[in-house]
Amino acid sequence: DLKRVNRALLSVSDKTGLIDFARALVERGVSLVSTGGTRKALADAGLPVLDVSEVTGFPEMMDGRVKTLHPKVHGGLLAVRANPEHQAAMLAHGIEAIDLLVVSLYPFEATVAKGASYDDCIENIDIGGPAMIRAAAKNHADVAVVVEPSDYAAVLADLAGNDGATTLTLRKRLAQKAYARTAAYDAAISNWFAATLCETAPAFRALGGVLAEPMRYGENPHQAAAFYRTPENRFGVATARQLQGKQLSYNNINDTDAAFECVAEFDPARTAAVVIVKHANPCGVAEGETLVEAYEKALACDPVSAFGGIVALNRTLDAEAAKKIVEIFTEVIIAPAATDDAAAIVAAKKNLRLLVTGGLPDPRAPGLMLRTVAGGFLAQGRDNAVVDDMELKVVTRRAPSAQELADLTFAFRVAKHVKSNAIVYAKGGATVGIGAGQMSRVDSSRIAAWKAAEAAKAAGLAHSLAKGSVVASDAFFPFADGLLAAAEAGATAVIQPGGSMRDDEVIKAADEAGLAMVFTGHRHFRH
Ligand code: 93A
Repeated sequence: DLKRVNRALLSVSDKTGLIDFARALVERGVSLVSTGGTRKALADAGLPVLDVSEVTGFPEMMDGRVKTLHPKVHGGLLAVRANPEHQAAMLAHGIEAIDLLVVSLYPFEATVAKGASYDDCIENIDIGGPAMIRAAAKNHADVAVVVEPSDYAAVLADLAGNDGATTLTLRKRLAQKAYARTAAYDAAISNWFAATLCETAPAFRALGGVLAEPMRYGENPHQAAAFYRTPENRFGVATARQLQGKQLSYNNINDTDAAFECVAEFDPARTAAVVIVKHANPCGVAEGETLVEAYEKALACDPVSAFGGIVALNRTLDAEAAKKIVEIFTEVIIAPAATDDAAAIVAAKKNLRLLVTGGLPDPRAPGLMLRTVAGGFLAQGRDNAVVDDMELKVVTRRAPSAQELADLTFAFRVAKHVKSNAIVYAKGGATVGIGAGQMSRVDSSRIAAWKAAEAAKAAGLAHSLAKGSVVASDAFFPFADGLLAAAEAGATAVIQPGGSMRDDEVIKAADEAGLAMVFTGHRHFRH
């Protein structure tokens, strides 16, 4: 199984360690053949080397596209040494055996990663290199193939231990690596093509995104879509590890992002928190001593909408919470981490995706948010305002109680993640009614109150969950009507940015209704 190395062909784009390796080969009496740039590097180092064009009898041509693609090279790599017919063919055509092939491919992946032009990327598709690698690996019975400098040492060790020969064990291992390399190389090329073909390719170019995966479709089946990762390295859905479950869809990714960004508002050192999202809006958010407690409170807000939802957690998913979550149909669970027990419980639901992120995004971090408009796009900074940093101003005669204040900040924290017009009723660290995305704030108020009443009915309670709650509004109440609707529903305290022309009128109405109201001075529109 030992094969002597008499002749090596070296053709490397990555010239790391090349000279030392080649010198050690020469010292072992190996003769070297090489392509243009590699040959020059070797000759400059004073090493004896034959140019591949002297072997093929053809010049390197067409900008180097054709340099090693020749029977004198491929015959030398593929000939079975023990086969008399192969030997005869070699003799008849003047083909000399190549016992060691050293290739590192054109840096296609690196060329793409640096944002090179289409033509540059195409020119960096290596053809001759993979052809030689695959040939040599096929013929590993006789030939050793090296595809990265980190294997030079192993080859030299093998030669040193076997009097200038390689062992079959090493050649097989190298052949396996060789095919892994060409497979990964072709996959990278195919992915790049997919990205350029996709209708979303302009986004890829404009934003320097790296294709994470081409998707089957977008928000609807007739829309093309792809998922890109940007160089920005934040904890979130784009950098998460999927431990199990089906491939995520476009809508799943969008909803999971909404859920995780919202749950990240809750400091895990202070409280456990759970957010359930449907159609990019929270339909239940709660804090608790434990995740399972928070989950049950979040679920109680709107158990009907939670069906098929996304569940985001701010702490390591534990077995108790996992057990509870899998009781109803859920699309995705995302958490900073998951215990082995929890992962095993989720594993019983084959389609359910479990994503772990390794951490929570910082709600105060800056960032770039983009949205297209016909013929252009809008860019804005991330909404990184956090209610804890805001100066809350009590504007009513009555100041909120400590419990009301805790619920008010909770509700405003959630309202930031609800589509405008956002109205959030909360009580005891849990949402009890959420009104999202309405064109009128009063309608959002009414919907939130109605949801709170429905949830109470479903739970068999005598009165609406909104009774004794607090309410948050993402933007100011332009008139007193929205506020009065909230009071009617049973809210006792209000948090809103303030700043309406009619603030006085609204404050007066609040006082008359016995409400406590605080202004944050910050608006949380989310359209
Ligand atoms: O353009 S190619 O696909 N055509 C070839 O025939 C060929 N043979 C080797 N690229 C080819 N190579 C590649 O050239 C090798 O895979 C290696 O990456 C590179 C080394 O070229 P040089 O020695 O000129 O730096």
